[in-house]
Amino acid sequence: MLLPTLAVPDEREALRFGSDVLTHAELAAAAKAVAAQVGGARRVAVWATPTLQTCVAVVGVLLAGAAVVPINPKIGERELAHILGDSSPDLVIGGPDGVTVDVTARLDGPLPAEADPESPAFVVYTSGTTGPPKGVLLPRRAIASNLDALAQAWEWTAADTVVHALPLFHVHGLILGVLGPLRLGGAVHHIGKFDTHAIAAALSGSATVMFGVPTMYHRLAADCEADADLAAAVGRARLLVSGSAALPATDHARITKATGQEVVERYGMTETLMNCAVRASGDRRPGFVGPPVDGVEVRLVDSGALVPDGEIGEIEVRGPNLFLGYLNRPDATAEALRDGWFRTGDMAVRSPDGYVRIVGRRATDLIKSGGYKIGAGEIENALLEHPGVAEVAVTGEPDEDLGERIVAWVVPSGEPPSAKELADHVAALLSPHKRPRVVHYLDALPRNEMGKVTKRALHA
Ligand code: MLC
Ligand code: AMP
Repeated sequence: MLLPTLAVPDEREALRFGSDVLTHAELAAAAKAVAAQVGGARRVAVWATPTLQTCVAVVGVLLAGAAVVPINPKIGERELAHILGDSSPDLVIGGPDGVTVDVTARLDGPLPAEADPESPAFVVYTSGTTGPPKGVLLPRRAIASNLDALAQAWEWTAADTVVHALPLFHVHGLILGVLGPLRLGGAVHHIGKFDTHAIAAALSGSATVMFGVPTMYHRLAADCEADADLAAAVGRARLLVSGSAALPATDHARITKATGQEVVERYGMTETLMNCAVRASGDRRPGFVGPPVDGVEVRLVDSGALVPDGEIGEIEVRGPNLFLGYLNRPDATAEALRDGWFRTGDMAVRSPDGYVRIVGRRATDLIKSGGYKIGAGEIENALLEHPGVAEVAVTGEPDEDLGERIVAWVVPSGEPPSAKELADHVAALLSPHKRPRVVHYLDALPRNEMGKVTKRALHA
């Protein structure tokens, strides 16, 4: 079963969003009502606001055996049209036109029959280097096995409460941050917008574990250095876990110095869920994502050959954690999966003791900003739709807070549009987190003899 506690729910707290709380028993009864509403649907889009409604909707859809298509509640029109067109949901929950979920509904009776473990539980949209985002089909088997592997790695149990402020339309916040606690019979405390004081307050209360992206830990480090009480509260955590992007060694060290906590890193991807994790009992080496989680095989490959320890190779992954394929994209699926191994595009080095250190990415056209993966091509396409843009190239550059920030290099077609206008344009068409943070104006883009833009020359 994907969520076994729903069969034997108790009166302990399961979900907390601000002052809105549901126990496991209340969640089970409310989710059964959603499942009855969902009926025999195949796919259900859920506007993933950080609320109880979203969690009840997701659990209800999973109970009904359908797949959830989580939607960023701040999504722009072009991206929304793509996701709805590509996934063709039978039902939409939340948002401007969807049905609403009543978290106070209580339906008794038995749970619906458990769906096939190989059936998709989610279609999560993820950016590629070019074109619109691809829908990653995640089977129930991958989620169940991966959450169990993480529970093992982190000694994570029903006694834990996870606190976080992650968005609920990606793997990190939704699958690890909500389904993890629910599968284990524990609790999640979502604080809404990220705020170091709210995190610290939760950790001095019932919360034991924090999940966050490096940007959040960067902000936490600065605030803990400035406020000893805050640092002491964070110091009470059982475990601080960082993922979705590389945690800089400096931020790792700053947090340890201020709070006594050594952050545990894990490495994952929408298509694979979590591949590597530092164990709760393991050596917490800054810059390392630890060894593979139990049941997952990780190998490093260069030009088809395995590379020895200490040398750089691309990470390939095999195991029960893998996705089924990209929705409607057999070409992209075939490209990514070879003989059962998934090619991540991440470059890494392995130590003799099995610890993995990620050193970069194969594609320069993928940007990780605030833990969000963003394809340069999709932003370029959006910017080209602006009448003031004749030509454009998008790159990522280092940013202390976001890891990388999105930079647009624009050749205007007349009077240059302002940076704000271009940012608003991208936010309205795609999503706010995909907007350029910096805009440079050029007379022409640097190109090679083939006419291809040489992005490396832009930063030079
Ligand atoms: C800003 N906003 C706009 C806007 N500019 N809205 C419309 N038009 C514009 N031009 C809004 C934003 O929506 C937001 O609203 C607010 O202004 C601030 O936005 P921001 O500046 O983008 O926020 P920022 O401070 O940069 O966010 C940092 C952050 C965020 C860390 C909180 O990046 C974040 O939540 N990251 C998590 C990403 C994540 O979960 N990745 C996991 C992927 S899964 P409001 O209302 O929100 O204030 C994965 C696999 C794995 O990677 O291994 O985990
Ligand atoms: P996404 O496609 O949004 O799921 O993002 C997955 C990508 O995030 C991976 O391919 C990595 O590039 C990156 N990533 C996730 N966790 C880590 C980590 N701990 N360290 C470095 N990169 C990470």
